[in-house]
Formats: sequence, structure tokens, C-alpha cells
Amino acid sequence: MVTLTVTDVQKEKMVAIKMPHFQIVLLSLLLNGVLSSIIPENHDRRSQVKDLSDLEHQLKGGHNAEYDHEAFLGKEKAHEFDRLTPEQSKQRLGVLVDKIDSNNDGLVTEPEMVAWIKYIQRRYVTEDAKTQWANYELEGAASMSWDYYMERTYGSATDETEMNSETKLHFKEMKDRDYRRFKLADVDYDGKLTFTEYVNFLHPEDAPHMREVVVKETLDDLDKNKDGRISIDEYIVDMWPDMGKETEPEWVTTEREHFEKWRDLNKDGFLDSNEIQHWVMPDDYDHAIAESRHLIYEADSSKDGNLTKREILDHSDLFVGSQATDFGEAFKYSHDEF
Ligand SMILES: [Ca+2]
Ligand SMILES: [Ca+2]
Ligand SMILES: [Ca+2]
Ligand SMILES: [Ca+2]
Repeated sequence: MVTLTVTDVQKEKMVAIKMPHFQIVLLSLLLNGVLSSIIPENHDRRSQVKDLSDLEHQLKGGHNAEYDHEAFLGKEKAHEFDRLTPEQSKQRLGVLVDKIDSNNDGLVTEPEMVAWIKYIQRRYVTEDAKTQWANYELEGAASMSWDYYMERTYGSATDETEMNSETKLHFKEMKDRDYRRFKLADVDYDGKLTFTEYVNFLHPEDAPHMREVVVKETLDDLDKNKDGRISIDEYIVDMWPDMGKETEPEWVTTEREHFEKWRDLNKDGFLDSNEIQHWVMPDDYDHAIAESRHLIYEADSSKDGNLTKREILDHSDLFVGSQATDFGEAFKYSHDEF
């Protein structure tokens, strides 16, 4: 077994598809040597989710193209499609359509699209956890203990005696946050995470029993004045750090309206835990339905509520994107990977 230093492990994680907040922060600590800024946790997730939970908003066409591609293809495959020529891209999209049309009647219906999007989501989460599990050199291992996790994540390379007190404090916060997640993920209370438990540790947003930790972490990140709720300014500054320094762009004004209209359900001007949960983790099934309806609505030229392969290929930009600018990686890709 190759012994890696913690720094090497952390560097490997840079290429991982998705990293929990603490790893990103740890990287910036290790690489910069100073704690310059904290990267907002899972900001991409929240910004994706917020668009998706607004079905009405989506149907009006106010959607995020990148999100559509990721929902339809999976995060990793979405980027691979970006590297294909338009012809290659359409050819592979056609192969996908045959898979999505599970009863082979030539029409992709809403339930077929919903099943596909749920499958893609699940696959992404599992693949991501497999990559991380391998980074921890746990292939074949039954479980990971807390001590092993701590050693491999924070390790001895991070000599706390050399840290200033602010850095030390942030390390403590990161470890506390990990411990909270770890305990909640460890459903059989044996102090170790099986791979299945680890999947939920890494992607708590997909596991109902982990929801409270996602709400808590979101609140911790955004609630700057620590009054236990998120004000509209705390909400806005998280996505637009230049708040107060520049003239407000239109998308920020739109976000303010979203906060008032969709997020602050009881209209008291703040987001409480319940409202945060509704925001960052709307029901998974609703999610897949909303995205499916959006895709069908946009591509359904004949307006019969279903999609033919022709309709999907005619709207390939919607499903897989269109910028084939970098062909360098295209030929590494195996054609039967889907
Ligand atoms: Ca069908
Ligand atoms: Ca366990
Ligand atoms: Ca607050
Ligand atoms: Ca409220």
C-alpha cells in the first residue's frame, strides 16, 4: 500500500468531482498557507436547487442550461459531452433516447423522463462516493472509522502548533461539522461508516435522515449575525459577495423577489429551519418531476406531452449543450459507457 502524505491526498481530491466544504477549505489552507477566505459551501447545489423548485419560473423559460445538462446526463458526463463534435453529440444523444424510452414505443413520456433523471442523480452520488472511497484507499474495506477518517482528512501534516488562533478555530469548526455528519450517517451506531453510510455522509442532501445536518450547515454558513435565521441580506450576500459595493445587477433583484415570493413562506422577512429545508431540499420526487416537465415543455414541438427522438435531437442544445470547442478529450471516451 502506497503511503501518501495528507497533502498528496488533498491534492488528489482537487480533481474529485465534488468535495465537501471542509476539504475545499483545508485545501486552501494547505495551498495558500493562510486562511484568506471561506468558500461558500455547496453554493452550486443551492443555486441549482433554487431554480428547480420554481416550476412556474422554469416553465416560463427562466432556467439554468447547465443545470439541465447535468440533470439529464449527470455532472461528469455533461462535461464530456461538451467536448464532442455536434455530430458525435447527436449520435450519442440518440442512443440515450432509446434507453430513456424504456417501453420502446418511440415516445419519451413524463414518467420515463422522471425515472431517467432519478437514475442519473443516484448514479452521480454513488460514483462520487466510490471515487472518494478510493481516495481514502478503502477499496475492499468494510467500513471507515472516525479516527481513520480524521487521520486521512486532516492528518499530522496539519501541525496545529504552527497555526494562528483564527485558523485553529476554523479547523475546529470543520472537524465539529464533520463529526456531526459522521454521527448522523452512522445509523447502526458502531462508530464506523460502511460504504452505504459514507454515501449519505458525503451527500446528506439525498438522504431523508440527514436533512437536519444540511439545514444546520446552510444556516451556519449564511447566518452571519448568528441570530438563528437567514435575513434577506444574508441570503443575497452569499450569492453576490459584492453587495453594497456595486450597483445591484438585475439577477440579484430577481433573487430578492424569489426570497420574498418563494423562500420566505411565512412572510416574516427571514428564513427559519423549516423554510431552509424547503429551499435546499425540496422533495426529491418533485425535483425530478419539475425538471422532466421543463425538458418536455421546452422540446415538445407537437405539444402532445411526449417527446419523440426527433424532437429531442432537434433540441439537442437543451439536453446536452452545444459548445464543441475542445476536442482534445473526446476520443478518450468509450462509446458504450452509458
Ligand atoms: Ca415510451
Ligand atoms: Ca456504522
Ligand atoms: Ca441571521
Ligand atoms: Ca420566514
